[in-house]
Amino acid sequence: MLRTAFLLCLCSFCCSLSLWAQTPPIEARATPETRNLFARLQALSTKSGLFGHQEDLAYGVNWQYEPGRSTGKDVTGDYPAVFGWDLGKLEFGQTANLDSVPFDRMRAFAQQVYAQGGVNTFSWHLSNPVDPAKTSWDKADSTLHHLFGDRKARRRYKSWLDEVAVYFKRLKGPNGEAIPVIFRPFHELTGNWFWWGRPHCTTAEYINLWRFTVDYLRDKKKVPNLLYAYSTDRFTSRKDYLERYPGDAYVDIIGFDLYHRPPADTAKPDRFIPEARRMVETLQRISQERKKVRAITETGLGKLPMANWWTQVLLPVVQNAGLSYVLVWRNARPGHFYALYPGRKSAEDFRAFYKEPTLFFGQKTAAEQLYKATQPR
Ligand code: BMA
Repeated sequence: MLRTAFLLCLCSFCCSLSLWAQTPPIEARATPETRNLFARLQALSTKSGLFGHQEDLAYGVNWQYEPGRSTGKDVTGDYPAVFGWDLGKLEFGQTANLDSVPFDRMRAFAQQVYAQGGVNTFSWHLSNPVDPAKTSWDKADSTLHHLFGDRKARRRYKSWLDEVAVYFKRLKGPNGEAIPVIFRPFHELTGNWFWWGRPHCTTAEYINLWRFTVDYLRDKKKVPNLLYAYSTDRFTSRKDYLERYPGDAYVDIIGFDLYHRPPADTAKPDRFIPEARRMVETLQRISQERKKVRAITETGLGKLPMANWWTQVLLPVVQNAGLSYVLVWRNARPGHFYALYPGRKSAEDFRAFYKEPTLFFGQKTAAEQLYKATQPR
């Protein structure tokens, strides 16, 4: 039923989207592979979205660093299409990120993803450049005020961006080409838990941080392989979403993070599906007007206690939404996971979700050849 409705809808949706498809990335000197990826993400979103998982190749609930292994593959036999990584602690020149994934291994995983035709996205849980002893989660007010007023802090932040630039530039494919990545800094900005969150800086300060970062990486360091993703947490309206939007010249992909947290009191209504749909529809309108690609950049239901979460909760949110991708968060340990693993009760449901024609996992994505020039269809 749902599927028929979607297919009928797809045609008009497809046509309207094809009018704005194929806009270039904000980096005019982006590599051909990066431009192709962006164009292909735009085109693909008319069919539906890629499925992604954070740090999927590095570890799962009960394993780590087993060559070829993947949580997604353990359950469906196929890899996810999008792979999330995090650069937190790279700013200090450390060898492993904040979740202990060595940066060298991360580079090799990103190369594996590229070789198998998937997509890499990087977030950055960076520490506080004004007081580096503080993590992303230290809710320090006025960090941004000081960052741009204090020369020492500003110099430190630039040195952190230097590390990021070198890391991205060293992600190389088999022919020496830079591997395209989606870079998603300063995420969940509408929340209050990071030092760059809404209560801790002004709108102008946040926008300044974003533009400074993009200008530095793009124009000064000439990193040619990035697509920049702006991603909020929960928002109430279009105006709310755009309040800190840095501008069309600074963003390629727009998205949001939203987790499913059912109310502890089961008598209370669970608002996740309607809320996520409302947010997706707002994103849809904004992305069509501004010619941006859209995505659900993080989601998930912690510990997956619902047997049919994939087809009955996530699918209705992402279906017919023109999203380029949806990514569920990491499988860290038995008490902290968002993608299931074999033996969990929603495994059967995940396999049904995998079979949805509108979703793209590894094999279908590889067939799309995202890094090649768009073929007329
Ligand atoms: C959070 C949790 C943390 C982790 C952080 C960065 O949501 O998963 O355990 O350190 O993301 O990956």
